[in-house]
Amino acid sequence: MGEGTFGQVLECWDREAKEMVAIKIVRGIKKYWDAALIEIDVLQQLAKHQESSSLCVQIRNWFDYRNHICIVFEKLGPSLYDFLRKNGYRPFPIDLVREIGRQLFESVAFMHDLRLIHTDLKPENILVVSSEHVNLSDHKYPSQSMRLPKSSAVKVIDFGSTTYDSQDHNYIVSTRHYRAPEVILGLGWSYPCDVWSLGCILVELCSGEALFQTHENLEHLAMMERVFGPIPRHMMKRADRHAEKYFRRTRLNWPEGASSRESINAVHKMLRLQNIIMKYVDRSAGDLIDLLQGLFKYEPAERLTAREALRHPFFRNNRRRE
Ligand code: 8FY
Repeated sequence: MGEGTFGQVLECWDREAKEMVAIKIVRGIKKYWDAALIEIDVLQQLAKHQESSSLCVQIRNWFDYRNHICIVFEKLGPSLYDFLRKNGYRPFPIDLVREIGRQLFESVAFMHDLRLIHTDLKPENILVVSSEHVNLSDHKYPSQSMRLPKSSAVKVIDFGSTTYDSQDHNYIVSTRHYRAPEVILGLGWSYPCDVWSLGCILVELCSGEALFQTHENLEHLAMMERVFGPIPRHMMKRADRHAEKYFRRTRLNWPEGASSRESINAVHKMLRLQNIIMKYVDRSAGDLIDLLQGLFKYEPAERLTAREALRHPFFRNNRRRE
């Protein structure tokens, strides 16, 4: 079914339960072995607290086979990234974004209640529950029809980087595009870093493409300033010694510190958040922009919590319309 740095995932037939399952076979290296045991612990913790209709992938079993940890999961459908890619990175309809978004905030709020931080939320780690799909023709792109999941039900996977909340989280987490500013600046991170990732995912589902397409910290921060406005001075001042090179006193060292003309252009081309959303969304753009402004607060303490996001008008209005 797929491969990752951890090992691979195979589609298998469970002869006792008489159903297809997904088995993650973890590489036989200590680092991955240890991570797998943590993942099993997290998965069992999650399973204890939620019913079968949960929003996090369910563990069925696990075993050690010739020094490889094998974790048996319920079988799910393709990832949101698979859908985006196969559709040529075209936007999802806003009602689907809303339905998926609501479930993502539900599952993250649930994890945060258990004091767990996922730390690697991204479209690859969100799988639709059923492989059934529909072909939809979009009035904006009449030439090609889009393939969309028939049901909006999704689940979060990959708890290999999940950690318990504590004070001293300072190492680098998240996949680049979804990484929060406090992680890049080395200010220490906690629950709000998951909320930032969800904000990036919502924008990506609306536009079809990753919001921050970058491989480099300074360029990433410069892109954030284009989209959201200047980074607060008090955060720059607290940046750790790895991050202080991105600043000249209390300003981002941009464009002086840029690595190339292309990088300056890529940053310059980025639109303000409102304009990105208005380019793709007509109905409920106002509600969505307001929600995103709460999710993308630079200061983690000011950022909406997952629970607060669920109470936002973007999710509360339009409730029974699918
Ligand atoms: C799955 C596909 C996949 C790329 C998983 C599962 C469990 C994971 C880390 C992914 C298509 N149905 C399906 N696919 N995985 N693609 C890389 C890895 N895996 C899964 C559970 N049920 C599934 N059903 C653990 N840990 C990364 C994981 C995916």
